Amino acid sequence: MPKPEILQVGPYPEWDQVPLDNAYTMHKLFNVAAPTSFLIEHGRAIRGIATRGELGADREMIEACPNLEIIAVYGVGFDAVDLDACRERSVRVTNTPDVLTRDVADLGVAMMLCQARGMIGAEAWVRSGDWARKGLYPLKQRVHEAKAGVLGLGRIGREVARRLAGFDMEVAYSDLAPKDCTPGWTYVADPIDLARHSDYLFVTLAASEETRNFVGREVIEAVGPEGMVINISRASNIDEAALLDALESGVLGSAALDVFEGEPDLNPRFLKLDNVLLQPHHASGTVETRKAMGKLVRDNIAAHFAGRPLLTPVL
Ligand code: 8YV
Repeated sequence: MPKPEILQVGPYPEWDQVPLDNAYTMHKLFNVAAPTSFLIEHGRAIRGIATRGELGADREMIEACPNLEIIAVYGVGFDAVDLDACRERSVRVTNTPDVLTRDVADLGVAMMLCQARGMIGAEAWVRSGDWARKGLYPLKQRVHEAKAGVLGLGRIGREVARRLAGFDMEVAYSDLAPKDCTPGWTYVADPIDLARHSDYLFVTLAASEETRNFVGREVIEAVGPEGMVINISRASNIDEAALLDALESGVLGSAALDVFEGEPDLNPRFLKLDNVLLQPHHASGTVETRKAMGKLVRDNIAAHFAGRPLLTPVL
C-alpha cells in the first residue's frame, strides 16, 4: 500500500517529523521555492494537510488539493483554516485542545507579573550597572488585590482565572452568557464594563471572523492609563491600530502581547514602545506541551487513515 501523501505547511520538531516521515510521504511546503507550481504538480496526490495554528490552510490551498480528506492543526486555534471550504468538500479538521491550556494560562499570568513588576527593565538595571550607579530601581505596580478581567471564559480563560484567584486578585469575566464557574468570579456582560472594572484585562477569546477587532478602541480606552491588556489568544481579537495609538498616547497604561498581526513581522511601532512586553507567540512553547500537541496531530491523522474516529475533531 502506498503511503498517504501529506502536505506539511510549517516545520515540526524532530520528535514529530521523524514518525511523520516514516508513516507518510510528507511534502514540506515550507522548503519549496515556488509553492503554487508545487501544488499544481502535486495537489491531486495530497490526502492530508498538517499545519500549525497560526499558519492554517486557506481556500486556495484547500482547492489546490481536490482529493484532500483531513487537515490536522498543531494548535487549538483553527481560525486560519477556511472551514467553509472544508465543509463544501467534506474535509475533516482536527486541532489540539486541552493539552496546551495550562501552559498558555501560565504564560499569560507570567506576562502580567513580568510587566507589572517591570522585570525586563529590572534585569537591564542590574546588567547595565545602573543598580550600582543610580541606586534603587523605580517602584512598580502591585498585582495582588488588583482587579482582573477575563474576556472569554473558555478552557484557557478558566485556567487564567484560576491562577489569578491564586494571586489574590478579584476575578471578573465576560462571555456570551454567565458560565458555571468558581463562586466569587463575577460575570460582567458588557466587555466595555469589564474593561472599565479591570486593572488587568486578559483576552482569551477563541478567534473567528466574529471576534475580529472585538477589543476595539472603546474597550481599550476603558482599561485606562493605569491598566494593562494581556493577549494570549490571537492578534485579530484586538484592533491593533487602536491598541498602538492608546499605548503611544498613554490612554492605555501597558500591554503584554504574545500575538501580532502579520507575525513574525510585527508592526515596528511596537518596537519603539517601552510600555509593552513582546513575546514570540510562545504561550504553548514548552517541550512537554509541544510533544503532546504533536502526538495528538499524529494520532488524529493515523485514526483517520485507519478509519477510526478522530480524537479531537473540529469538523
Ligand atoms: C502554537 C497556537 O503556537 O494553539 C494555538 O492555536 O497558535 C499555538 O499553540 C502554534 O500552533 C505552534 O505553531
